[in-house]
Amino acid sequence: MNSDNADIGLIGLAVMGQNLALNIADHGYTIAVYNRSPEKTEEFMAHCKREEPSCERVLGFTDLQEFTQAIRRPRKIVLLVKAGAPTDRTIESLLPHLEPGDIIVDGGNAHWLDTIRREKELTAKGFLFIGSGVSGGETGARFGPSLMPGGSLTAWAELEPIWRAIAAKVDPQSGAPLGGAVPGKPVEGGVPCTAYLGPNGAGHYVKMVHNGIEYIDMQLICEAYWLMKNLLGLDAGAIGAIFREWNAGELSSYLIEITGDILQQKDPAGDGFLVDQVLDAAGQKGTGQWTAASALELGAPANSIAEAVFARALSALKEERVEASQLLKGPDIQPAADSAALLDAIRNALYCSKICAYAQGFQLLSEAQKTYGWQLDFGTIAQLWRGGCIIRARFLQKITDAYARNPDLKNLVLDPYFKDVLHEGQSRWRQTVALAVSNGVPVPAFGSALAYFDGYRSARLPANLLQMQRDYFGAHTYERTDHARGKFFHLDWPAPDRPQMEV
Ligand code: NBP
Repeated sequence: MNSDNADIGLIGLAVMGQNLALNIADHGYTIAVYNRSPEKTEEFMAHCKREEPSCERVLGFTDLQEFTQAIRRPRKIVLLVKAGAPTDRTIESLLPHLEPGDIIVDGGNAHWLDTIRREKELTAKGFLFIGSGVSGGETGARFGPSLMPGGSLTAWAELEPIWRAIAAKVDPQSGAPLGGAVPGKPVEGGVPCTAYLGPNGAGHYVKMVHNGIEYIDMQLICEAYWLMKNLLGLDAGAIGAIFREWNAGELSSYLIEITGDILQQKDPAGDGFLVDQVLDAAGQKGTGQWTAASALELGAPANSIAEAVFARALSALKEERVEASQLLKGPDIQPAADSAALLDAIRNALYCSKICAYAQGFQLLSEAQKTYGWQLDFGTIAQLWRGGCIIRARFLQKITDAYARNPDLKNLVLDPYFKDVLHEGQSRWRQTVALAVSNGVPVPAFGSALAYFDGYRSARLPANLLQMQRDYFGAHTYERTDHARGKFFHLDWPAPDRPQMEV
């Protein structure tokens, strides 16, 4: 093997690494690949030679030293290995083969605090580090993911041409994703769904919030499906057709599109629709939990994102729920009288809730940037979620437009477009939630998004009483409305004219 002739290297040949490597090769770059278990490299190279038009630009290695020697200096090496300790082990094994100035790009789903730590440690040793979120699963990695890099700006200057080449592309005018890539023939033109997001963990944090939003987006769609099934008595095929119809309007998105397909899928093992045979216990890999935990820690009101995580947790208690269903009674479901009106109301509830869920995600990003010293560009973030990733959606362009109109926008719901949608749609959104509640159909995502909206638009909330309770039992003090913020008062409780409670 000639040394020094690969433009970039990649470690980790599971599903993401294989596909990203082929995407890079499709764009004319020579890539060296390596995997801890050598047989995976051999299998991948055999497949590559058989089926991939760009395989002449993929160089497979089973020896780490030979792999690193094959990469042009400063080396750029992408890691697509399991997040957590495996990423640290991979970096440790790699360092003895690198030289100062070489660049490591972690494309895994790393926790942003790990990325901050790794960037610090590697910088101290003279290496450059980028933590880049990669979204879009297998197909995205192969034909254009959304790429969310953060870290060293010097390293970004080296990586940028490759990242821009392989990222998903959107139409510069409409923001619509450009599709149609096939192996060996990538999409030409368009705006790439990648941009430098900030130092150290900024990219991985943005990717994590993307995943948190993905959780709530999915939960909202599930609740719309569940209402149509329970209140309208529609079968999965009919609901699938409705989602397909909705996909032509403002809800147009990858998740609505695949939901239409999924619901219309017949059961390959019997009669009826597959969805009716699938166990209702959701799994999770952790990025939704990380988002909710970060929101709690930063005091950012991302209640719907947290609800989406809890909804999965509740679903996972399948056996307990089956038992409880025999013991706990709710109201009998009253079928809806006007199905067309209810469908319209559910569609409104879905869109309004989605707007509030994204508002929460961006509010969380806004809190995080203060804590971690980043300067995130929210319009750009919405733009790079327009293509390649799981939450890609037409309405993300509206978010980009909103931040273009007002870069200092405090909350998405205050933008004129979103404000109008919420004003126009809120009565049907409320009807939907009220109907769900009165029929005993759980809608934690719809309900929590509405509570967020109502809480955010309230000049007064009952936290005055809460502050007094805190002062009563813990002398935590309170502020007064007739004094400037920041002046704290305490009352010697209990009031003298009230008998002391015996405990
Ligand atoms: P996995 O997350 O399943 O990881 C498998 C890879 O990690 C294999 O190459 C494996 O090598 C390697 N690895 C492990 Br496990 N332990 C290692 C160690 N101690 N040292 C070196 N290598 C080790 O692969 P994936 O699903 O392709 O995902 C790759 C990354 O991308 C992950 O961080 C994931 O969270 C992220 N991601 C995945 C998706 C998706 O849709 N799957 C989407 C977006 C991001 P081996 O072959 O020797 O065991």
